[in-house]
Amino acid sequence: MTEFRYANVEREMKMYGFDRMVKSTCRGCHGGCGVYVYVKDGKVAKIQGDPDHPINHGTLCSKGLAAAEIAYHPDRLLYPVKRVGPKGSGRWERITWDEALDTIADRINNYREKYGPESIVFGYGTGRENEAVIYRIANLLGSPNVLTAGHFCYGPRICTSIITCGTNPIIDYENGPKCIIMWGNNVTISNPDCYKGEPFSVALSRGAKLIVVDPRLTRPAARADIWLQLRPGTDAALALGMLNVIVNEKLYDKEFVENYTFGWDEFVKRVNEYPLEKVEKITWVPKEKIQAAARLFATTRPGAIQWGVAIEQQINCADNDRLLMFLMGLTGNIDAQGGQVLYKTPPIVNVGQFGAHAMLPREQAAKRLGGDRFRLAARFAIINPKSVWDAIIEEKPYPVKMLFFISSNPVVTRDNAKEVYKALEKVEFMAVADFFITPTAELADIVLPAATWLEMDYIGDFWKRHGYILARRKVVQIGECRSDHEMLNDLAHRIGQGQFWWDSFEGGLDYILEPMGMKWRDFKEMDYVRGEVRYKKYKEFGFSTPTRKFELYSTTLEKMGYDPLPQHREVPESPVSTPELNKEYPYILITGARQPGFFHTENRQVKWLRGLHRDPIVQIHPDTAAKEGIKEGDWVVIESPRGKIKQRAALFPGIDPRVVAAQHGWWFPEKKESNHGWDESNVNILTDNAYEGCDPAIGATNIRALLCKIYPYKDGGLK
Ligand SMILES: Nc1nc2c(c(=O)[nH]1)N[C@H]1C(S)=C(S)[C@@H](COP(=O)(O)OP(=O)(O)OC[C@H]3O[C@@H](n4cnc5c(=O)[nH]c(N)nc54)[C@H](O)[C@@H]3O)O[C@H]1N2
Ligand SMILES: Nc1nc2c(c(=O)[nH]1)N[C@H]1C(S)=C(S)[C@@H](COP(=O)(O)OP(=O)(O)OC[C@H]3O[C@@H](n4cnc5c(=O)[nH]c(N)nc54)[C@H](O)[C@@H]3O)O[C@H]1N2
Ligand code: SF4
Ligand SMILES: [Mo]
Repeated sequence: MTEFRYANVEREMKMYGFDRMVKSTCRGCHGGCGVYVYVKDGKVAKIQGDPDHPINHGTLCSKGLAAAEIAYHPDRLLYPVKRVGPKGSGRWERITWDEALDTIADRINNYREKYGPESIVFGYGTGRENEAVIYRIANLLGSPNVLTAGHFCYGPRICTSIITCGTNPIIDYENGPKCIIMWGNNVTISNPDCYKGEPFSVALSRGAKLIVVDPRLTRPAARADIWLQLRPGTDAALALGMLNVIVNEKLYDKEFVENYTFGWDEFVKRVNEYPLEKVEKITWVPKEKIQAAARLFATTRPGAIQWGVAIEQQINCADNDRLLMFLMGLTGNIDAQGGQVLYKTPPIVNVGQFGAHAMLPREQAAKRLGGDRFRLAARFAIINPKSVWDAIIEEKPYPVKMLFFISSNPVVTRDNAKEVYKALEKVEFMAVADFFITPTAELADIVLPAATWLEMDYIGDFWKRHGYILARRKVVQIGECRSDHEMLNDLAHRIGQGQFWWDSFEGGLDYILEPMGMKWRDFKEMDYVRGEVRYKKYKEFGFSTPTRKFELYSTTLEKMGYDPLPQHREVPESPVSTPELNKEYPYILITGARQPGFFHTENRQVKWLRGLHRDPIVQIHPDTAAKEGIKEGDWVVIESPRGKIKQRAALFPGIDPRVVAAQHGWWFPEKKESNHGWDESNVNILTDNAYEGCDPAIGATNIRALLCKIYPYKDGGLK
């Protein structure tokens, strides 16, 4: 088979005159797909899926296919620049790498001296596989403040799974789950974290039952056996209702409960506080449907839950994650073949070890911003963004003087964008590393040109929990762009960390692989290495938690002073909690459902991908549109108590008339004035970041369910 594939590659090379083919791993999203990259005249000419690859089996998404268009885009930043006009003026001047890194190093050294290392905040957004190097430089500097999206994305799944069952349980698609719940997720579009859409679709084609929990009729929901169209933000109540059925109808795995769980009796009491009549009232989901879903999932094994970020961007984030794990565990699907497995990564230096968390002095860790309030977050080195903006604007509890964002566009991706903008305008010094000058980069003092995945050697997926590590090989050099790990390795030498870093980052790759007895030059000859796969390991070793059991009652949360049992908390801004506000803002707004061609704020300058989604779109029910005088395609104003934006209306009967769904991530690279229209259609102008609305343990901001009004847009309507 493989020989046949190579015959195809050779034919391709001859037919199109390609000079060479490099096998690598895409990272146009969270990454992982194996690719063949063809090169002609020193440039990437074509990208194709690797049919033998265990992650994508030859499939690619639009972003992967467009990787060369992104990398060679005329707006791409090809050398370091410094700002020469006021913030947001768009006036930049080319400088050398030495000048750029020396300036950043000088600032770091000065602020460390004057205000302490905690006054320097490093930041990244979603997983770009640079987290290990960013934490390493911050921890070795003594700064406990690395700002990520981890408070409301994936971080909570990691923290809560560590305290519940030791690690994040990943679906064993290879062994065919027979029942899948897709919960607050749409993997066929998002391919997030450890998952790709293809194995999910294959499981459905093979006859797996499907239950979808989503306020919108997504494509998978349309294919589902049961679609639970819940009120946004009420996932915990729904899960507690399903657990109520499973407990009271004794549909759970008795052997697992008796031998491997902790806190069963207390848990049963809590579950009994959520009878289905009450759950129906909270969630809008008819109780018969909840019952049917619980029975189907508990009796069709193996089963698995394809969970997503929608359950995390809520006040109930950590409890939602735990409740879904309880559903997995009590139905006997944890670490079960075809269920949800606690995979082992090959023996390497893992992200936590590489990140040098152990080297951060205790007294510095104690200064982590927001750490007193969000204690579970602090334990896992996660901070809530507002605590950084407050430290800049109000200088409390201490001043933050410098930001260094490496792969993030917080002006568009963080809640309460106006406050973010204000903080970034005020901060004394800001550096950004990116492919393009984004609305965030426009506020920086120095912008560094980052390499895309086509321009770097790296170990792909080594942060994930699916048990594989993958080889990403450098294919081309473009301009003076450098990978994040190379630039930080260089910067580390300039701030006195040389002894912990390497002459070139190849040394870092060797270090990661060292426990396997391998060097990068060996690993790059391979496509991937997979860790050992074994099921039900808890029968031998127990779970890696304080009680060695699967913790239904969390001893960790109890020690931190939180409720050890999960509960439903009402959405902070909703028809139930703020009925008066609801009169003025009659609709529930959900934000952020993913679009295939974009990755958050990325790719809007890429012609082919922008062609897939030209304008920002808000979905509304036809009855709602009629009521508000809105027609298909109209520009409409969406207004929340925080502000106003405009998007175009798409009439969609698959959404409740009381709910509207707006896209996130919008800015307009083509609008050179007005900082790329950063506030015109950016849904985070509308979202809130008040501490009281956040999950009390992990600090997740509630950006999935808020109140809004919506009406036709007229010129000047955003004033
Ligand atoms: N309202 C609302 N807001 C949301 C969400 C939502 O659902 N609704 N989702 C949230 C979630 S889950 C997340 S994770 C965040 C994501 O938030 P961010 O990660 O801040 O979002 P991105 O737009 O992906 O910003 C990444 C920037 O990094 C650049 N970049 C990409 N790869 C690299 C690289 O390898 N190196 C460097 N140096 N730069 C790179 C891109 O060009 C882009 O400008 O957004 C959040 N914001
Ligand atoms: N193409 C593309 N892929 C991406 C990204 C991207 O921007 N573009 N972003 C990446 C990132 S960082 C992440 S975190 C993942 C996220 O990817 P997923 O986890 O798949 O999440 P989303 O697509 O944001 O939302 C999934 C569904 O949640 C529903 N939803 C909204 N509110 C609620 C609610 O209150 N409860 C429930 N149960 N469902 C709700 C939405 O209607 C939507 O259909 O995608 C990653 N992959
Ligand atoms: S899913 Fe992600 S890794 Fe795969 S082709 Fe698309 S962008 Fe690349
Ligand atoms: Mo995310």
